[in-house]
Parts: sequence; structure tokens; C-alpha cells
Amino acid sequence: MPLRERYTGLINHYRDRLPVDENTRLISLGEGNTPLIKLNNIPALIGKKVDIYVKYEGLNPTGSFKDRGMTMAVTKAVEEGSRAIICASTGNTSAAAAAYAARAGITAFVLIPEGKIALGKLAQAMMHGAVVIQIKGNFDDGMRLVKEVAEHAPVTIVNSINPYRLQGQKTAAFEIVEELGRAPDYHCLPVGNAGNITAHWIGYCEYSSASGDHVTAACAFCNGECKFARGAVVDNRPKMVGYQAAGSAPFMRGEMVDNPDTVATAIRIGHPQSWDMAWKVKEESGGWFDECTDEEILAAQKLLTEHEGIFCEPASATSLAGAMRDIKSGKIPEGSSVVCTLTGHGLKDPDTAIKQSTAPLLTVEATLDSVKSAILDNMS
Ligand code: AN7
Repeated sequence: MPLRERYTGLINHYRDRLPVDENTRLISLGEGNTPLIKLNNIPALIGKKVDIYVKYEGLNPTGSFKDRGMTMAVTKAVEEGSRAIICASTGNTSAAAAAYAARAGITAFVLIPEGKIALGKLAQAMMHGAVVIQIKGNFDDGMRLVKEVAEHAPVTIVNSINPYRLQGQKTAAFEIVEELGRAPDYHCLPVGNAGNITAHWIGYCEYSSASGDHVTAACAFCNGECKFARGAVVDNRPKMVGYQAAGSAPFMRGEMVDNPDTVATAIRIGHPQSWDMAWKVKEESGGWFDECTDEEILAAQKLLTEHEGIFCEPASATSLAGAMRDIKSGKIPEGSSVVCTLTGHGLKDPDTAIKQSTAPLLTVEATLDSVKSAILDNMS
């Protein structure tokens, strides 16, 4: 008899709240169940009394939150008889699609913007055997092409316009509510296509009596009649706060952006696919959108690595960068509980990390003397 129950992934764990039945073959890599880490040092550094938790989604099997949606999307694609999946991606979706397709024994086609995805993500897509199609264009061009080609070829789209993706991703909110015993006051996320902020809101609504007996219209899957909702257990929902990179901030501009640019390549998206739903999430939750400069994003990434020991990719640090600014200004008041989602692991983008690292990289002779002086010279 095993001493503890084996965790076998989020679909099995939350199967009564997801669109599966007992005959569904689950395509899983044990995703979900990620740590919610309370920051020890950063609140003091910014001089405010707040509880900041980071949900470390970089610890999913392929290193990003995309696994939550992909296990669901690929499970349903296989159940529906699909032999191939396709997505456009800034990197993480392609890595997840490639891995879950490999797991399922089907083909993944991934369209990525040439030269604009982080190295780790490209390595993943290639290693898992996806057919990688680099396009001379950006994510938004890729997304348009994927929608067009899916009308002419037998492939299932696994971008977040596939409603099963948001169903899988909503489970991150379930985990947070279960761990804190209530929803946080604020939930901050980086926003690209705005699928994840929408998915979290669906999750919080399904877990809250505040949404009444109907689930918010933001639920793409069920149009407000979610038969998978288990029923309310807590009476609060967070304000949802979405941060974009300044060079890629259509929600701040109030319209689509044609040539998005940012060091946070994961969220280099100018035409968000969940545009209407994300506006609804902001309205219903009483939250807001804001933008962070590339400098703020990289500074937050570095602060987190140096002062908390947590390594996330640049896009992910956008949630903390924005939250820190709003905590400092008092827009997020002292006494609040704040969750920041760290959407992807820092190892995804080693180039950006090394480029901005200021830690001394010492090369010395292989002798005791030189190693000893390297240590004594660098004691803090
Ligand atoms: C690390 O991989 O869109 O607002 O194609 O990889 O739900 O789009 C990635 C998005 C945040 C934004 N953080 O989430 C893709 C892709 C990371 C990401 C986002 C992404 P959404």
C-alpha cells in the first residue's frame, strides 16, 4: 500500500469539474499541483506589509502554465479522433503542444515567429519531434495562418481559442483557493492573449458563492451554464490585475497593436485572442490592466532570483513588476493578500538571463591559491 496518494495530473484530480468521463483516455504528464510560495524578503524591500505569494507555474512538466491547458486540449483532441494538433506560439505553447503530442502519439505542427522565441522553448519543440514551422512574421501572423489552415487540413487548433485550454488552466485558481482557504484579494498575471487571466477568473467563479449559481459569462466553454462546476465553497473572488509589456500593450491602448515588441518574447502579442473575455474579467472582478517597461520586467526577474531564489522567465516577472509598483503606490493597499502567477521557468530563456546578469563569472588557475583568493576577494 503506497503511503500517500499518487498525484497523476490535474484532470484526474479535478475530473468532476472538467469535461471528461470515465472512458476518457487522459493524456497527462503529472501537470498542476505547483507550489504557492510566500515571498520572504521582497515585501520588506519595498517597505510594505502585504502577503505576496507567487504561484510557480514554471514547475509544470514543460516549464510553463501551458501544460494545464494542453493536457486538457490534447486529451479532448485524441478523444475526438484527431491525429494532429497545430498552434501558433511565442514558445511555451509550442513546447507544451510538442510534449503532449509526443505523449499521445500524434503529430504537432507549431508556427513560431522566426528568431523571436527563447532558446529553451525551441529546443523543447524540436526535441519532442514537433514539426516546427518558423514564419517570417510575428505571433499574430502565425495565429491568423493557423486559423486559416485549420479549415483546409485535418488538424485541431490547441491555442487558447480551443475552449478546453481554459478549462484546464482554471485549475490553477482551484489550487490557490484550496491552499489559502479563500481567494486572494488580488491576483496579478502577465497578459498576452489573455487566456490565462480569463481561465483563472472562470476558476475563481466556480469556487465562489459570489458568482451566484451561474458562472460568469467569461466562461468560454459553457456560456454560463457550466455543468462541471462543483458549487461554491468560498465567498470571495480576487480583483484580477493584468500587466502587459509596454511595447506590446493592446489592453492599455484600447486597440490591437500591429508591431508589438518586448524583451519578454512570450507576451510579444498585439492581437489578443481573448480580448472581449478579458475586458469582462476586468469589469466583473473590479481589477485593472497596466503596463510595465522592459527595464521594470527585467529588474523584477532579477529581484526574485537574487532575493527569493526563484527563477522565472521575463514575461512571468511582469506580474511581480506590476504588483510591486501598485503595492508601493498604495493602489494595492497594505494588509492585502496578493498572488502573482509566475507563468514560465527562468531556464526557458538563458540568453536574456545571462545578458543581464551582473554576477561575476571568474576564471582562475586550477590551484588552491587562486581559488582561495577568489573566495576571499568576494566574501560579502
Ligand atoms: C511565460 O506560448 O501565447 O495571456 O504562444 O508563455 O494566456 O496568453 C504564451 C503566453 C504569459 C501570456 N507568460 O498568457 C504562447 C503564448 C508566459 C507565456 C503568457 C505566455 P496569455
